[in-house]
Amino acid sequence: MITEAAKRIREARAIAVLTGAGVSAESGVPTFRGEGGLWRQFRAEDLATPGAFARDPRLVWEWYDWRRQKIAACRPNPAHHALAALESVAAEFLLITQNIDDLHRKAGSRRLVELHGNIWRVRCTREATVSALPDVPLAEIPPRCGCGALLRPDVVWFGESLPVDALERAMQAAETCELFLVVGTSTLVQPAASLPLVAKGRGAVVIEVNPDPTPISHLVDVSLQGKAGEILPALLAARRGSA
Ligand code: BJW
Repeated sequence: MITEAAKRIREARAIAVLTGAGVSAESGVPTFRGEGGLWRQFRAEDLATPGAFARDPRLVWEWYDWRRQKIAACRPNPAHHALAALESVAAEFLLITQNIDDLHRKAGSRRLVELHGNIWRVRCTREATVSALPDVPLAEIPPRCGCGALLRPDVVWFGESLPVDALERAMQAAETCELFLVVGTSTLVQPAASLPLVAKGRGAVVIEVNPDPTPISHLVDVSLQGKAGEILPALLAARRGSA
């Protein structure tokens, strides 16, 4: 299976990759669903919706602070590094991530689209201006913008639209790629979950890397069952070997 997938990757001129929380699991970042997932411990409606922030902005901010502390202690793993290496050898390439942890960038990925934002940025709730996370004294959370309005994490909550530019770039890559790699996502959250199906519909080869089956596993061309941090480096090595 790895050899077959490596051959397909080598033959493809244009590659798009969609990653989810599973790609950062081996770095120690919690996933959302499944054992140990954030949504097993917390209710998404209480923490990751615009309504939750309107009701209790301090609670939501504290939850993101707690997650920032966890993420700050995490480093990119071999899966992040393998994807950065793939970018450097592919003619056309786009890495589309649902993750907000910045680990792909830390691993060196540059042709990167963040569909659900970035936990290290904030956005003004009135002006929508985006800036780096400020250093905030505990007594003053959530912090405020210069205009006086509350700042919020620059992430996409349930019921919110994705950043238009990011979604357009992702959709264009899905429509035009020859190979679409889906790594570490449950493919349950829209519209990201539709991207591999769009690629498949346009004739791309779709390869999935996940330890567990997902709703799209039966539709993909090659399903590689296992951890991204083990499978992706092996795939890259096999790609080099298949020259
Ligand atoms: C490993 C591994 C290892 C483990 N190696 N793998 C159409 C139909 C139905 C519903 C909707 C629809 N369109 C929109 C909706 C509503 C909603 C939605 O999709 N709901 C579904 C849950 C039903 N979507 C939205 O609201 C989106 N907005 C939108 O579409 O706007 C227009 C609109 C609005 C309303 C109605 C209609 C249209 C916005 C979605 C925003 C998602 N936000 C979050 C939080 C981000 C900020 C934060 O982090 O706090 O994004 S939720 C959470 O889920 C996070 C993730 O990016 C996202 C996806 O999760 P992911 O990455 O797949 O993680 P897991 O945990 O689910 O899976 C991990 C996988 O890894 C598993 O498969 C493991 O097996 C695997 N794994 N270890 C490889 N070592």
